[in-house]
Amino acid sequence: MDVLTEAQVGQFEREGWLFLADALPAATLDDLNAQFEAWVEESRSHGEPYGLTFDGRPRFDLEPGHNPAQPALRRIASPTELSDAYLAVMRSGLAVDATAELIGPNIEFNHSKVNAKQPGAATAVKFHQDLLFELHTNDSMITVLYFLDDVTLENGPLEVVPGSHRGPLYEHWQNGVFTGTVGDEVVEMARSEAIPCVGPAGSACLMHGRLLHGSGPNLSNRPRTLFISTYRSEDCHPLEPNHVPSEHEGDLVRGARTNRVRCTAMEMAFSEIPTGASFFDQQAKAEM
Ligand SMILES: O=C(O)CCC(=O)C(=O)O
Repeated sequence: MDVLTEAQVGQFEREGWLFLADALPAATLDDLNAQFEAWVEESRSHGEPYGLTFDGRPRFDLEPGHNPAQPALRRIASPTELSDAYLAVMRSGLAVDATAELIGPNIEFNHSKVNAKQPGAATAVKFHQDLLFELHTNDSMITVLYFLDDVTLENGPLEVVPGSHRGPLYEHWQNGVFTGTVGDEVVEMARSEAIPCVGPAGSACLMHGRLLHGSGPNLSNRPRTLFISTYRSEDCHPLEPNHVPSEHEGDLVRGARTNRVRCTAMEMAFSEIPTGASFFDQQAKAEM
């Protein structure tokens, strides 16, 4: 059953992003938030990134300056492995249906994470294109960002550059270093063209895998937490290891297996797997 209007499909094709209201039922939102609050509480007793993911890296990432009084938990890798509530949202719901409509019908799970900006934490995400972190045989990839809090202009909303998914694949290496962000001149263009993606808790934003996006620090006294789940068409196969691997990678969430591979012409540099807990350490290298 189609869940998107013709206008929504047209907007996604033209602009590479889409806002979805009421993507999470209220009870589901409460479950996700209760679990996240428990993770924040737990983080108070840690001074360094902790926990273990599939590939042996820390699962819980902390912003420099994190302390028990002002926790700055900024990333949880693969929460679907820890929580049935997160797993259920990854597997089904309005945004998964919309993803199948836009790049389906056959859809696989790619990876998931929670990105959080605690009040007063400096966490920011530099402009990048997700595909350049996870090269695939084609670009039929969608990132779904669920708003677990109200996202406002003040608390570091996602900022997207409409139409950039139809433009170049930008270099995410600078001076021989994988910085996971684009060069200064592209940042300047992105800043002038980006629009914020804001809305109440329970909404979601869908982004094309090539869309240029980033987000600023949280300047408010309210948290900004996103559950991010990424998908690919079943005939879109990875060309390099997943940066956020999990036992659920490759799970078919819609449609059927075809045993096909679709290759489209793209030229780009391989990325670099982070050695730390997340891409924040890689993006910090852009400042050096
Ligand atoms: O947390 C955000 O604002 C953006 C997240 C993002 O772009 C990412 O994790 O790739």
